[in-house]
Amino acid sequence: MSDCIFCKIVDGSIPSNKVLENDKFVAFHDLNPVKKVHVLIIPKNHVDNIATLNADNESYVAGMLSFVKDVAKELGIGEDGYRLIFNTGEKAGQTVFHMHAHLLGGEEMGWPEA
Ligand code: DGP
Repeated sequence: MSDCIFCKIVDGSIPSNKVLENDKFVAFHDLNPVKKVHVLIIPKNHVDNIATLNADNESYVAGMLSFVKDVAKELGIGEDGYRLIFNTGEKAGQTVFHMHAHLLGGEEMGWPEA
């Protein structure tokens, strides 16, 4: 999508601090980290969010969780514990409508968060 910030990160027209990339996914540091480690993981092909997954686009996100595992390992928090969040829809706080997982970690996190 031409006006999507994360599509522009995928095509390199907006710079990002990348952690890991393969043919289907990219992981890069969030611009406004809320934890010591805050990395975004996105499919390269555009999908708005989990709610818009369907038979035509679900292949874009197949393998995403395995990639998350590799990213956590790359960041050195693979054994440490981490949290994965998919804000889905405006009411849940989604601001960028290109599906992404927030990978949070590198510090102690309570649940539920205060
Ligand atoms: P969400 O609220 O779940 O849609 O999260 C969007 C996240 O994207 C938010 O934590 C800030 C981050 N973000 C927005 N624009 C950019 C950008 O241009 N570069 C990077 N690295 N992160 C961005």
